[in-house]
Amino acid sequence: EGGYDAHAIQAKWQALWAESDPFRAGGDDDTRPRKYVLAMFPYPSGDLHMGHAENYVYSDIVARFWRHRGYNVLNPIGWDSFGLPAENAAIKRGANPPTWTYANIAQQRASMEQYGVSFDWSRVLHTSDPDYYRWNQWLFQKLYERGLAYRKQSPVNWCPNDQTVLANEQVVDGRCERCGAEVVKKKLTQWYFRITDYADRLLDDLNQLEGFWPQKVIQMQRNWIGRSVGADIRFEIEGRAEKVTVFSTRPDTLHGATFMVIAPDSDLAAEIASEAPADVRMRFQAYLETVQRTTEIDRQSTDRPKTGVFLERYAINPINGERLPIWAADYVLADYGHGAVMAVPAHDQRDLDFARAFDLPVKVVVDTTAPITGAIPVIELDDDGVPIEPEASLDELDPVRTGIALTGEGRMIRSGSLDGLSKRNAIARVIEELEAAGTGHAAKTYRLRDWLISRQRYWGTPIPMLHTEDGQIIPVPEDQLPVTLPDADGLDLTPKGASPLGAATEWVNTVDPATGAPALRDPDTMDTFVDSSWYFLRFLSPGDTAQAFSVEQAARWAPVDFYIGGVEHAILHLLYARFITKALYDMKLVDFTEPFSSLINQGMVILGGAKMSKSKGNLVLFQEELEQHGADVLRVALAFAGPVEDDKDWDDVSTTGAAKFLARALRVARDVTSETDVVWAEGDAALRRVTHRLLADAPGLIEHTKFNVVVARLMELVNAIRKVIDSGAGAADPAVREAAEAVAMLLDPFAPHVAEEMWEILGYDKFVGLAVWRQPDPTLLVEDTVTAVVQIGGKVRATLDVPARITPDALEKLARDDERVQRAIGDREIVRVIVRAPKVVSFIVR
Ligand code: ANZ
Repeated sequence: EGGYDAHAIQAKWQALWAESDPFRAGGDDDTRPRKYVLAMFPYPSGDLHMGHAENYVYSDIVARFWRHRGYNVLNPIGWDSFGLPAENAAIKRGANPPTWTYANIAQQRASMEQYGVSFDWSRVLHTSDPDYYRWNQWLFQKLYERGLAYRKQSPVNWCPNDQTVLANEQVVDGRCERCGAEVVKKKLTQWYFRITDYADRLLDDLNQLEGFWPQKVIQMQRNWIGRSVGADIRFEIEGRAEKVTVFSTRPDTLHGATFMVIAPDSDLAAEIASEAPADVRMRFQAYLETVQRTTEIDRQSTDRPKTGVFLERYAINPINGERLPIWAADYVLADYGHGAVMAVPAHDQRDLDFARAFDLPVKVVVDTTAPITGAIPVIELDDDGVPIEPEASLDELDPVRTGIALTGEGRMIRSGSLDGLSKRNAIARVIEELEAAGTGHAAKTYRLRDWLISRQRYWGTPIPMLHTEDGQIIPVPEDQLPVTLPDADGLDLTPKGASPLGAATEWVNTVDPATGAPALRDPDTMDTFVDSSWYFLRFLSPGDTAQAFSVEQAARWAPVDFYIGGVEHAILHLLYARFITKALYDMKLVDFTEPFSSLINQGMVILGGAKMSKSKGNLVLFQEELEQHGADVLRVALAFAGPVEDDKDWDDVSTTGAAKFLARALRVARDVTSETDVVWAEGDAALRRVTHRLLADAPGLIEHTKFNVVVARLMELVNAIRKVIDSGAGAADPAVREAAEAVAMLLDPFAPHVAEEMWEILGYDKFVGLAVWRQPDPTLLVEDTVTAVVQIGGKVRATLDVPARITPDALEKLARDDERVQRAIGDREIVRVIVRAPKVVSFIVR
């Protein structure tokens, strides 16, 4: 394609790389500074597609770039090879999961090798290898020792299709993120990681990542953790010894509470209903059944009519002793805050909707028409200068009539000691009063839930715990790890709601190592997000049989300097990896608290405007494209297709353009006739300036991931070389050799095979992939200047020496600031300015 034999060149250089392994990271004695570059590792659930091709060319550009800057670069790859996709596919095809998985890995690896990615293949890992997942088991036990892994019974997300539980993060809009089935709640005893202990740190440390991670990802994580600040307030319940705690972000409105609402599916509701008269109990029971069929999304939706049941019991407002009727209603969620709220219908929209639906009292306690402390009332004027009517009076804003809750700021009224205070001061004051009375305190609540890690599936890391006959749960001793998976042959892997491992009788029946008494293995496997939460550390000492990762190597290489992958991992993987990093920090195993110093989300490769997917049958397969175009063409075409973060439509990606460009670059190298020791300074000055400007700009552009701009500039440079070859001093001009060498070096991150070929043609016998880029000559970077004239009223009054590439705005400013110009204008008025950068500025005056 395009006049050069891509496949021959590619095969030649790949063989040479395979022979001498030039991209292996330097060892401990390597004195160069280090960079750790990482692309998110793939699932081996099928063939790689163009989205992978995009991901790996970007990470490879960065890895190769840092080598050219003189760094010792680590750029490893592995496979996230446990998990449902592989298992489901294996079930469908009747193959066993490991056979299927490792065949796919081999196929994917072959594509990556053909793509010329400069991975350090000596560090490859597969999370489904026992010598990897053994350390998942170690991690689990470390967390268990610290109280960060625990078992509890609670309502969990259950995917009826995959027949397994899901973490909260794996439920998207009420559906299984993998198969799309509607998720239901089921009460089960499961293993959890206590990520909520780290909620504040996970939130606060996001500030360190500002500017280094995509803003969107930072915001998604903030929302996911969802910290709310307010107070816990304890209410007495008539006829019940224990008080009920509610969480409120608006404790200032406590005097406005007129009823209490509890989640119908909470233990408290069940208890109170069980003590209610028979008719109430029946109504509650019927209501609960409908609620259990309602999704969380629907329950939180604001435009659904409010429903609920009065439980015929009362709570006592701790601040004023008022009796508040207790209702069960589904807009209150069982697992947020304490599953109960004080309802303040005047100032909360959901509570108001409910109060209006059931005719409950509404008490306004914030005068939102009153100016708040320190604010000076401003009389606003409309477009005609007529004062806008002052705000409506409080009567006109009556929430019962308008249906609109008063959620704005104002001054407290009907609130005893709080009267007259602003929201902020009232919150502080009421918390003081509650604390003094022992009925409340300042509190925070999070949306984040503990991470449910048990899965009822085969293809994952066995949970390394034993259940003894007397009901104890004990860790498998460390010297008996790994607990390896039993052979899948003979096991029925079809999802049945319980782990298939439970049916592996020989495997599951074992003994308590302390007593020799019979014990059962835990039959569940770990969420595969455990595997990927620390894999970046395993790359630092792969094959280590004594530890999960080397603490010394982690101190040397980690955290990851540049991490790149799809935005679909904005929450799950990145949140878990951040959590595990912090836990390892607390164990003093790493000396940093954030795993990924900078993060890039590449856009998606789409096709004909639509997302590619296997089910739509519109996947563009990486291997097929590789065979058709060769690696360098794909690499350049993708890098040139647009900004890294943008989606790229494969229909619009020009492989033809890329092929032509690479052929031109090669031809330029072949045309060079000067020797390697030529004196560059004697070359064509204009061409030298283009070369050196690119040598100067390329590093900054690549650091800012402006890969497409660098490719465009390389195309310009190749064209400029061609022009000099075809005219002037021709191919013998030293500037032509200098420029061709610069092209080979700067092209390497994008098209490494063509770059190596050029370098060899130009007479060098070492890999260009290891060449340190040349420094630009500063004298060649001085911008060309031109003379601009400044006219005032049509007469030339001044001339200015300005850069040839000056912007019109900058030129106008220079002219206005010039003393001669100011003198010539005097006290005349400038009515118009005409700027023709870089030559003319003309002031029309009167
Ligand atoms: C009284 C109040 C008055 C409230 C007011 C708000 C406004 P965020 O910001 O999302 O954290 N709430 C507490 N627990 C709840 C639960 N389990 N299910 C549904 N709602 C719950 O929301 C906190 C507010 O949501 C809390 O503050 C509580 O209502 C409600 F003018 O308390 B508020």
